Amino acid sequence: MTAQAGSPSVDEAPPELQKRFEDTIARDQRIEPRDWMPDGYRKTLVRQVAQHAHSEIIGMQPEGEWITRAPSLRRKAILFAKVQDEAGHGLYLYSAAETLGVDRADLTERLLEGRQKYSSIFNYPTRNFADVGVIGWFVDGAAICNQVPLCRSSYGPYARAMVRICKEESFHQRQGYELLMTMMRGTDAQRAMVQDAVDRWWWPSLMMFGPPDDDSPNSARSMAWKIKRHSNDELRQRFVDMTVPQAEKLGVTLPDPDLRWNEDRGRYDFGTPDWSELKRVITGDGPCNEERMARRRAAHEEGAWVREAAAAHAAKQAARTQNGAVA
Ligand code: BYC
Repeated sequence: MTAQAGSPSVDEAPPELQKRFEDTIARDQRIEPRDWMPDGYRKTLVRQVAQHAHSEIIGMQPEGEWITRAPSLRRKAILFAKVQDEAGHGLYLYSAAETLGVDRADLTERLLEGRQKYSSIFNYPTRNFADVGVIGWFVDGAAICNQVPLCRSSYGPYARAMVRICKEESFHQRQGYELLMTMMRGTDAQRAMVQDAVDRWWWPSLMMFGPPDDDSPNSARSMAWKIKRHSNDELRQRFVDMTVPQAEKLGVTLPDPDLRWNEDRGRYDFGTPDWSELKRVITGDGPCNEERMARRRAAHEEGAWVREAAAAHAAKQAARTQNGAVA
């Protein structure tokens, strides 16, 4: 990524532009697409926002698999709405990325060629319907902890996209928890399904927040630029503190023998996730990486005719407008 046309690189940027950028960040105001910004700031945002957009789109797959198998019409309608929301989140985020001067088609290409990432969490399988509830509770709960602070991110279009996304994530989390509450009031077999899903999704959910702070190469710079507002470990801790009382209320056990309230810190202590597993999953060797990417690639190819039709329609409209006809 280079600086936008007309936007000089840091070395050659007039000092007043650099100062204005730094002052805007210091005053907690927003950087907008028209403003000068350092190349590194732009690159970091493209990386994070694109990765976030890819995650939303690939994140439709694990739950999407259950739409045809949902146990009732009500559950089917709820799940349909949730998965559709995720497509919408991906679209808001690709639009936010495009304000940085990149093209959505190019970002998709980078994902398909393995040059950009998506969240590790979507490389785990959904084995039973309780997984749908646990994804809502844990994965959307983790998303809320991570994304609410992003509503105050220093880049305007990203922050504004996050406001709407967070409202919808809130509904997603509640639907997951409500589904689990219902299953916990059901049969022993249903309760066992919930506990099994909790056991499988707990540690991968903690890994969603990224590597520990002392192994997070991007955090310091992103926090100085106020793209990220809190460190990975701080957000992970908030998620644990929020989730433990919910687990107690639900009647499930979180699979961590080291989990306990620490009176001095006023927070929960918890065990260490298997960071080698996160590394493996991020580098393509998780349980479902191949399957997820194959599905994403197939969807892209199957959708070629839609993109061509949309482009042809847009060209026709543009030609009509140019000829002075009413569109
Ligand atoms: N998975 O220096 P670090 C959702 C990468 S969608 C994969 O700490 P950073 C939902 C990281 O990119 C959830 N990769 O990085 C959707 C970096 O590699 P690169 C998606 C990960 O950026 C559907 C390297 O590891 N949420 O909620 O400062 C249904 C070093 O990490 C992961 C977002 O995208 C990971 N878990 O912090 C339901 C939120 N963790 O890029 C729900 C926005 C780290 O240098 N993103 N990496 O090659 C963020 O907040 C930050 O980008 C992260 C990582 C906290 C994820």
